[in-house]
Amino acid sequence: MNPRFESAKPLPGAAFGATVKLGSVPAVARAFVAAAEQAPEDLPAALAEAGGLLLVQGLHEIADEPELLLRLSRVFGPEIEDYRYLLTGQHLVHAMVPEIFLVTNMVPGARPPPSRPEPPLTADGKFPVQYPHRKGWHTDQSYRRPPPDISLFYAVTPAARERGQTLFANGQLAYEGLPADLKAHVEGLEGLHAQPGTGRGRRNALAGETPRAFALQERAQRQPVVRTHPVTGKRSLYLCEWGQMDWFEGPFVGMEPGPHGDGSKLLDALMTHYTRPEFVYVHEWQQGDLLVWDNRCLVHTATWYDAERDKRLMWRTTVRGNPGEIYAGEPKSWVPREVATA
Ligand SMILES: O=C(O)CCC(=O)C(=O)O
Ligand SMILES: [Fe+2]
Repeated sequence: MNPRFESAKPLPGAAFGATVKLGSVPAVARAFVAAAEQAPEDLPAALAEAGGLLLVQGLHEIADEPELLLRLSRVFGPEIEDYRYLLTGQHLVHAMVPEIFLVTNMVPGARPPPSRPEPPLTADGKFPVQYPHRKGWHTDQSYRRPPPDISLFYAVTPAARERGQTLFANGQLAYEGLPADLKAHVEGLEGLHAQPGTGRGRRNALAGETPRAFALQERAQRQPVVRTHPVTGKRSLYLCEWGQMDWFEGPFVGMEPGPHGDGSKLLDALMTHYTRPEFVYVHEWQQGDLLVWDNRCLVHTATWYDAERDKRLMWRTTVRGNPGEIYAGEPKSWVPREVATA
């Protein structure tokens, strides 16, 4: 790593991740981005070494110069999602930089925060992180093949402290820590991932709904439950839960489907293990924070905040281009023209 970047591992309270700063230069976003561009291998290498999660703080200038986020994203891979072409509601896309997706409770992209875990604390009074008490765990866009590599998430206006955190669980540690019987069970297994909000979630299945037919480019996608990282060669669990698996034909290919089947029992066991507190990092956001996470080896989830009192505006970009050999040469599953001609 370029000596100008300094990294401190792991993130506080976690077994993975790193904080990165530009040594000797005060936290100035413009200088940070320029240094990253001058040594384009350094930050991706730091990300891989940190197990897939980097924190950079004090990047306040990005809020006024959103192109800086785009430039920094390009350091992490060749292709940045352009949300104009992703069947994404355009109210969720930044007006000037269409590669920025808005995660916010403010107009125009307003969406409510996730609901509070029930009960709000664990039996021993702690902030709940583990599934199924904590839900919403996912890896970005796993309902697409090839799935994206990396997300960058920037706090323009974070929620008040101790609310609106983002939680991360490390799929590599979770895979290594799997009991032998579960490890054998997941070998060669595939999950069936579906886009949230398209009617194929666990809630829809439990309510006895009949799912609508999917257009070609919306179809649920198979993904390996154990994914080999194309940069580090390490194996990770690659899974989502209630909202981002197909609960009508899945969650697993070749297992009894639906929310009462054997597949459901296995998924609950795997996600409970995946999100054990020792595999989790809780990020308390401050204005100007940037997190870079690797979707190939981590899952994450948003948490509740008080939508009446808190204003929250976060910007996300998504980087793709190195999903690993198993996706080599595949057309993009979500682009109608590419799927039709495949
Ligand atoms: O709002 C958050 O904390 C996380 C949002 C999220 O999952 C994402 O933008 O990919
Ligand atoms: Fe996400």
